[in-house]
Amino acid sequence: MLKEKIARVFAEQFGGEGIFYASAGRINLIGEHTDYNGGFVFPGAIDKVIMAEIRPNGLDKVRVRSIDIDEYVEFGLEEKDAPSESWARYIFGVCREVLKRGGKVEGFDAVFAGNVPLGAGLSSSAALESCFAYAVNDLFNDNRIEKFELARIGQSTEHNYCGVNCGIMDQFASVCGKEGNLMRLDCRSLEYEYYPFHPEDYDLVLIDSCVKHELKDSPYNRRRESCERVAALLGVGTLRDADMDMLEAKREEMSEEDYKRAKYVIGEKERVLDVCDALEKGDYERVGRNMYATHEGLSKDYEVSCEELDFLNDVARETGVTGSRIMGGGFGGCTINLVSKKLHDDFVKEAVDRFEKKYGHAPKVYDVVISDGARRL
Ligand code: GAF
Repeated sequence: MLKEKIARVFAEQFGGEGIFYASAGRINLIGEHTDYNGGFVFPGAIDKVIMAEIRPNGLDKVRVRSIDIDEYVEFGLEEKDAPSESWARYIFGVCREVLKRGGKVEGFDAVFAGNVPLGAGLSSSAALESCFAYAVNDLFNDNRIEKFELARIGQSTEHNYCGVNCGIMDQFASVCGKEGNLMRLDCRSLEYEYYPFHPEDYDLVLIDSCVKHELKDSPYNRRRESCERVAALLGVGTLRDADMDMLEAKREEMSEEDYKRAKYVIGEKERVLDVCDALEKGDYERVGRNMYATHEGLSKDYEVSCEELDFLNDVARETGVTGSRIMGGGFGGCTINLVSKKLHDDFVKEAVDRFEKKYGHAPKVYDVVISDGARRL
């Protein structure tokens, strides 16, 4: 459906056909706000994508239509040509970052659309960056740029063109995701492993509070600054190399706020490792306990939750859900829930009914399907 819609608009806008590419949104089982601290993350790509039809145009400019935003933008490929539309800056940034790395980008025409919900913490922006990074690599660089570098191109786009000082998790998951697999990425060594994820008795369910989050204007960058301040004070490169004893020893020399941020990050590093161990043993109850602990830390110490997300977490706990927590950067978006199959329908009903009663609108519910990352269709 998405493909047909894009093909129709491409034909109307530019005539003829191009090549289709897609890249995915992501979930993250555990390991939040650890990527820019050199820690571990545990994401996977999902079956919600940004899809684009693209064709080189022989000009020195990019002409692109966003179906969902219903806008058309043209821009050149030099630094001075940066568009002002925020969605177009993701595409411009990807082109610029490829060029800065010595890659090749020529003019192209593109139409894109997606079904990754915007502002829900599912990384629609990483999906957009990864889709175009993959396409530019395929169309103009004979796929010489390695996949991990494509993820870095997306991350640099966020830093240099979109004002978000993010880590590598979202772009990595969007580019490298594999059907049926989560991935454990060590954000210090950048080594990663695929973990087949097919729990027989559990589902992953996302409940979207519909509180819109936009990392650009959120205190996301300030969280990162706190972590960097503490790491510098402890004399380590990143908080990955710190432990609770080191933190306690210097507690008096930092603000209470910075202390709480670092405490969360150090605890989260341990939780991801514990979850890996639990998954290897098939102990989903232990996975779930860690998820609740993460939520607690993100809410009380890292302070990136909001009332609606805390409410959804309470409902999950009260309904007997195995694990539940805020997912992604926070400040809105979704909770991710590990739910036993027999509880699935009751939980969803309970969450929707109680949320609607309290906030006057129903949350959205997405069942997670772990899928492939960036690809040519
Ligand atoms: C956002 C960022 F983009 C990621 O890099 C990561 O820090 C995440 O928040 C929190 O884990 O999605």
